Amino acid sequence: MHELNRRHWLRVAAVSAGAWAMTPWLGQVEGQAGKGTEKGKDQPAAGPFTLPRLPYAYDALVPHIDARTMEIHHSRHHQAYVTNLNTAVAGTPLANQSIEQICRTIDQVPERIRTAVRNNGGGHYNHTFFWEVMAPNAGGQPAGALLEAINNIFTDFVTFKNRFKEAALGRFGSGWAWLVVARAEGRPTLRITHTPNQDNPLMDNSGVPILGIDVWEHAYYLQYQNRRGDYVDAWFNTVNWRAVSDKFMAARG
Ligand code: MN3
Repeated sequence: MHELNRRHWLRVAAVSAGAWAMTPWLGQVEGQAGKGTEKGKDQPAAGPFTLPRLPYAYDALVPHIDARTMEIHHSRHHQAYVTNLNTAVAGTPLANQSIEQICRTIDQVPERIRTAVRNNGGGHYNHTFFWEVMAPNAGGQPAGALLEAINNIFTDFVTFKNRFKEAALGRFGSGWAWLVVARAEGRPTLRITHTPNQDNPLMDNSGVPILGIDVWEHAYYLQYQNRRGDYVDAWFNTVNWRAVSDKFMAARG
């Protein structure tokens, strides 16, 4: 029971800004995204993979996603996946492959590094994707061929949203919910899926993702605590349907 109390306290402490400010490594992260920074002991390992620049400001998705969450999520969580991926692939042929290629052939990665590559390579692919499908002043609904496909397959947009939310809520623990372009008898179709941890639909060949939501607690805990459903509802207001449409058109072929 003491352990429970302690864990509760840690969780409460973690959501206060003061606790973050006290962490000794705060401030070492920013500016380290690219290669070629001066190499010190605590610098991330140089490697083929780099943290992409967020295409909008950390506070650009307020009030749907708070700035502190975005900053920690991008500059620490995503950076850590990149750093650990670079460490895992160092000196291997994987260092010359794209992150998509690595995800698609994850079962062929040498066993010695497979778990590290799966978790951190998935983390890098998934978060890069995640930043792309969100934007400020976004939300609403898609148009054109994507809306037509959604209406065809899910009846209408509201039904699609409900089913996507169900997938996001149905993912027990940490993971992702996805909308993917899959093939049924050779023809493109849309499917909703979810994956555990940092897995993604490229890894199990279930389709090409065109929309995805991170449902790890680190994606929403500061603002929404345990209320994942509220986070999903709010997150729909950040969806960059233009970017999703582009991914749809590319994946549909
Ligand atoms: Mn995340």
